Amino acid sequence: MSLPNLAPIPELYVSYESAQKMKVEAGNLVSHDLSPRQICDLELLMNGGFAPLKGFLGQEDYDSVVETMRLKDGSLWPMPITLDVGQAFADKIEIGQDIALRDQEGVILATMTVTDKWSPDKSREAEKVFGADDSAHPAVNYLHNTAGPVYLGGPVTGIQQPVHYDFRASRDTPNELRARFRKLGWRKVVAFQTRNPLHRAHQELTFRAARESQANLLIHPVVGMTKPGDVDHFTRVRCYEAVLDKYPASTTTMSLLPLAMRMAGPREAVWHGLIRRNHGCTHFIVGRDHAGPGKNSQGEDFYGPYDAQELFKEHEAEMGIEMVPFKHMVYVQERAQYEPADEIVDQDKVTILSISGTELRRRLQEGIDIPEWFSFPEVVKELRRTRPPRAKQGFTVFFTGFSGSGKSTIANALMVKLMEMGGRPVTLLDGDIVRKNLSSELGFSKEHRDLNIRRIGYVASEITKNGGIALCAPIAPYAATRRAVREEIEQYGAFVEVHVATSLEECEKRDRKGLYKLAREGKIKEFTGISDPYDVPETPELRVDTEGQDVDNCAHQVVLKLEAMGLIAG
Ligand code: PPS
Repeated sequence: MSLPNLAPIPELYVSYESAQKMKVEAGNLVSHDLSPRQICDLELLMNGGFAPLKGFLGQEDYDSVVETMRLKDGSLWPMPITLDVGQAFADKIEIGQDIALRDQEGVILATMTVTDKWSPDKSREAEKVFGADDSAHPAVNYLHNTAGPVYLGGPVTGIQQPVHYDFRASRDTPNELRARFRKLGWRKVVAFQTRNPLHRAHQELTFRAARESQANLLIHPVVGMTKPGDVDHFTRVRCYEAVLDKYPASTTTMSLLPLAMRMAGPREAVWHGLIRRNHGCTHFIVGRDHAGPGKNSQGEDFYGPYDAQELFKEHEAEMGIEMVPFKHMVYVQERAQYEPADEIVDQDKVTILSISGTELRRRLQEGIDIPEWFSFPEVVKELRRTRPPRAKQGFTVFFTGFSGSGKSTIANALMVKLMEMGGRPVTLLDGDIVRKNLSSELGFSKEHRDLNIRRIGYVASEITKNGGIALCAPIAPYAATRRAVREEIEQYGAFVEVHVATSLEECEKRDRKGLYKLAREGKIKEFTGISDPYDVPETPELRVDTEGQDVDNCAHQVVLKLEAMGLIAG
């Protein structure tokens, strides 16, 4: 393996003087407001983290990357880095036109000359890049439900880096890291990619990887976007800082990577390797199921556990970075140390201890002891600070069902029961209340209903994040929107979907507000169940049937469910 070329890597930024000028001129251009993921992509495009890319992919490069993992000039590049936009915006753009790319506050970060504009075949992209057109894959879900329908491609001219206020001293561009390695005289550097807190096993395996490859170690965690539900990067960085002290002095450093992960397993491993090569590393640790997205909709793994290592190995020679395969480390109680599982010859004579990720989450959620052999006390303390036991966290109960099904009545009864118990503030976001206070301008088209539910989801996620209980009771007829809300909320606490399964016939028979009659007469259009669809929830946390049961009983079922989930103390 050749030693790293630590010469500066080309960036896409213009000089400071040109940037000042361009900022003013770009104010007149049509501008695109970048999504959080696009901001991450743009940062790594501009600072050379995605070299050799010079901008968002054009159509030929995109097709080639999707089909062959290579740009049209043959360079290895496994991930389509595309600028997705809405149809209305795309319709305004001519080929050859310059557009301004702005962050979410409106600051112009770059301009792009649009050379390509096309509507991608997203199912093909999903199949080829992520291995299946299955929305259980977070990137496929993003592709179909978040990304716009049109891609724009073209070279980017960088004006300024996205602004970060957090952990500034620990963020480095590829050139800053290269310069640091030069200065430290580090000729071999092994990078460890992570989106999780580090525990003792990680510390042990990274230390061994560095020792075996006679390299220094770079802990290179992703702080852009990771898998929905991951521990937030603020907590993780505090944990990493604690773990850094455990390595022998001056062998190890940490830098934060503003990458938006796709969880694409094998392709992602190759992509991660190229990114680390660009950051001046010579070696890269690839684990079992590297960047795996979890289970597909059939409950099976998307990728084989060693697919990522195999794909990396296949391309290693041309990548300019060597793979260090991750060893599965386990704790051997008798010897009070971590050892690679495949090197333990006396397996039947020793006690092997391990705690899975699921078990760790359970222990955190339920406030159960986490032993010192598993993690460092400083790390456990940080995790407990951010993840109090479930019974102290915020959560959302999301009732869905036809108009008149009894959602509001049950939600009201539940609210008073929860208030009687005390402990956390409770907010009721009832369909009618929301339509009066948050969504008064909206009607009942699909677009408006989606907007209404997303607003409710946003407010509920804020309540949940801040430790309160949100009770939502809209019709919420679309499964995809309910899922989006679930994802938003589950970043912060539990989402309990309750399907109030009163049949349409019963709702119509009750017709409390006289609306069904009007809907049947065609006097109210787009009425759920009559002239508008309702996607019945397939796997809600709870389904309550109001027929033949009183309200109190229904609300009590929800209370029991919340108890069973550990959300309220029994
Ligand atoms: S949605 O689809 O979730 O945005 O609907 P939501 O905000 O819950 O509002 C539903 C209440 O509005 C009344 N209403 C209608 N419902 C369904 N379809 C149509 N076209 C419609 N027009 C008015 C109705 O009273 C619903 O109240 P609830 O509390 O559900 O009975």
